[in-house]
Amino acid sequence: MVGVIIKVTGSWHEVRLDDGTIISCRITGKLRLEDIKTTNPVGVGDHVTIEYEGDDQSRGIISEVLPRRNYIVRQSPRRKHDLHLLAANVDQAILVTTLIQPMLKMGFIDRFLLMTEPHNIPVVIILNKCDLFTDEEWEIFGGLKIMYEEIGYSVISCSSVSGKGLEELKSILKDKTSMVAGQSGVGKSTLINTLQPGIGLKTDEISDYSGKGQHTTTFAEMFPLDIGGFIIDTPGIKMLSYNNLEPLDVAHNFREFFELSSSCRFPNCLHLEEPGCAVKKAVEEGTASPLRYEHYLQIMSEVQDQNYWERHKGL
Ligand SMILES: Nc1nc2c(ncn2[C@@H]2O[C@H](COP(=O)(O)OP(=O)(O)OP(=O)(O)O)[C@@H](O)[C@H]2O)c(=O)[nH]1
Ligand SMILES: [Mg+2]
Ligand SMILES: [Zn+2]
Repeated sequence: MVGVIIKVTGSWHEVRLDDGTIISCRITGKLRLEDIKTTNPVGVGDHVTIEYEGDDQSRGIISEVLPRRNYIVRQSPRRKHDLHLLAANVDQAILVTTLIQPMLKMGFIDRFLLMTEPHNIPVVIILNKCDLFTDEEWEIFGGLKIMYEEIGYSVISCSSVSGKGLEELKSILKDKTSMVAGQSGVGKSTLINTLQPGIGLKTDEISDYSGKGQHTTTFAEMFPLDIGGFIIDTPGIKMLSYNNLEPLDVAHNFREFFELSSSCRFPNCLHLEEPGCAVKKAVEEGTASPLRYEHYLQIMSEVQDQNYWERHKGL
């Protein structure tokens, strides 16, 4: 039988079959995985082959993971060679952000896009809790919308309190498998509860934005939507580090810079100090975003520092 993993808690994997039946499955023995090594060998969204465990039709064993169409991994903040599988086989990622409560971390959106870009996973950026926006926040929203839509990401404003943007969001989610992600406290679970009443996801009742970072959602879980499609709620992301990457990985996954790079003088231009760099020229002329470039430089310097220390280790 073939099913899809909808939730993983410890060594139990909930697998949904085509007819909607949910079976708790374990992994015994070794699974053959073609893709990458991750701390969790399978994750939500993985298609798996299962067998019943004896006569008990509510328990199963995962015998095979089917090839993935795509996947989203993040680097462990503590151990740079540990990759954690966030979700597999998604049609799109919904990045939920807010401008206040909690404040949007500088560069967070661009760091997130570096996770989805290697597989060209479409991203919709939500600026949530827009019921709290004053003129100032609406102005920032307008700026971000222009900036990201220019490079092909949709940007919408939403609020579970006022209902704004929810119809548009529904039309985006309809008939697709979407991973919802973002910082803790931005309202991901509340949004899903509002879109699909009755789901009853735990949300943070006491608003606490002190930055202590308690996470209300602690594991990823996939739910069917009445409008068609599936939605994956995920735990809040505290920070995204990328020092496991090589400089060219970063250069290739800022999509508009990659596009410009064919006009750079040097084929492997990292858009730093190289002469004849088309990216730097575009930033200076205002046709590429200086903010994106600033975040690019930040990530690039983290990656290069890391490579420097690796080379000089043991000297
Ligand atoms: N003003 C306002 N508050 C909201 C909105 N949506 C959610 N909240 C509040 O924001 C807080 C956090 O909501 P959650 O849905 O738990 O946030 P989350 O993103 O799922 O957080 P984690 O599970 O920790 O990642 C709660 O106190 C919600 O009531 C909104 O649209 N407007
Ligand atoms: Mg949550
Ligand atoms: Zn260049």
